[in-house]
Amino acid sequence: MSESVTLGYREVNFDGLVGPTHNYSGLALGNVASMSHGGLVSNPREGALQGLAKMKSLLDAGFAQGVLPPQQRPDLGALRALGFSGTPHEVLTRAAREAPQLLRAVCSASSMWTANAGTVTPSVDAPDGRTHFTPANLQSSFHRYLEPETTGRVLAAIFHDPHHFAHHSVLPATPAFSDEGAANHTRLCASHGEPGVHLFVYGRQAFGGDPAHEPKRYPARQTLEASQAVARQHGLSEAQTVFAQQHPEAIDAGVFHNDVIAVGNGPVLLYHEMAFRDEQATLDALRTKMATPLIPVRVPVEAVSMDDAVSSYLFNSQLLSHSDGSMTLVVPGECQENDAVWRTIQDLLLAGHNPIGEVLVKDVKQSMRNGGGPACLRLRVALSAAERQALSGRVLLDDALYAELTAWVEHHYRDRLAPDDLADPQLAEETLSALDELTQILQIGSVYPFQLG
Ligand code: SUG
Repeated sequence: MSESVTLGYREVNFDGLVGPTHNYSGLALGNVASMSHGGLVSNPREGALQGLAKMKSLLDAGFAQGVLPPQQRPDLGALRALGFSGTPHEVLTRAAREAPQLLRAVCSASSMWTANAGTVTPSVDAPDGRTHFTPANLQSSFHRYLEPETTGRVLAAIFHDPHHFAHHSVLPATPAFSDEGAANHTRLCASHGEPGVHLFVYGRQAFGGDPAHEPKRYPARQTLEASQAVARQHGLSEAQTVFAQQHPEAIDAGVFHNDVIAVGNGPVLLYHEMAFRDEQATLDALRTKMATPLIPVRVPVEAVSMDDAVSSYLFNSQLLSHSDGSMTLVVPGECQENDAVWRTIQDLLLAGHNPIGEVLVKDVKQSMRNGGGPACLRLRVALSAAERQALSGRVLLDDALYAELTAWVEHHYRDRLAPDDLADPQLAEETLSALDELTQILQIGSVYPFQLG
């Protein structure tokens, strides 16, 4: 038996719970779904239940599933830092009147997309044998720039044991080190417990890059320099890393993260032909460094157009391994509604050259309308049996936790939230009492600003 098998590595997908202030504010430039749905009425309760139902399906299918809590919103501290003062009521009322766009930003439930929470290197790849974490600075947008501080606290609370887990500081929150976390990072390996090669995909080179190779319409949210810094923090060597540029035309078509156009798992890389600026060089570099044969699964533009890729989120699916090496593709419902995409998925299942044997369709529409598919909602952490044992809190989903979280959502969440409702001081109070109760359910101690005083 190989050492990795005896160490019992498994990938745990930590999904972000959809927060009580989930709303549609059109905040994310370059994210077509967010830009086109701004102003719609959201249903936070339905969003949270859809997320929990996805987690439960994966648990029932035999996968290890974790949960990460939402963040404290509205972020009144952020409004105070911007000059709004007085009681919470006064701060909210004045912000709603004078700067409604700021109020919407500090209410965003965007921490649900935990693929952007940070980058993770499993212990099997790190020189010190610990799992490494760097929260992403998310400096590209104001509403997401508010996340990393609490994200760091939550990760440190759950992955607390310093014998097993190492936490790094957020990269400088400045355009040169723009970092969006695991959404632009894919680990390729024979199986989760075997050494892996880390594919970091960036949109722009900050120092000395050629502007001709940058997107023209929408921002590139990840820089090469940020990816290199994270790899350095985690102790990854040149032999373990590949840095590839995203295709600038893909970013301009609405592919704001690499996980909107490619997904990898084990030795499989499922990608659209427009994913990388230099497709061949990217595959060659992976093949040279990987200890196991790469299984590239390429989807050409004739099969799925860029528009269909972006609207269906085919590539924002989760690709998950069963113990026999076969894989399940977890796709959003939108894939089933698109003929070309659904046909492509059927072809993938029938093709003999890849281990994808099953497709699971999940309805995460509340999140999808903001540009967040199944893969956005989860942070992958490959953990050995000892590391899973060393987790703090009650964050691994089982039937009892699922039932408690469902009841918690049903008790605390509204089923309707229009942008104008965000100024309601009652919403802020409801959210605090919900989150206070949640930290008790998850047993993670005090992680929110209102709990820390
Ligand atoms: O950063 N949407 C998120 C979606 C993130 C998806 N994550 C991954 N692809 N991994 C974003 O663009 C929209 C919020 C609003 O418009 O209200 C938003 O932030």
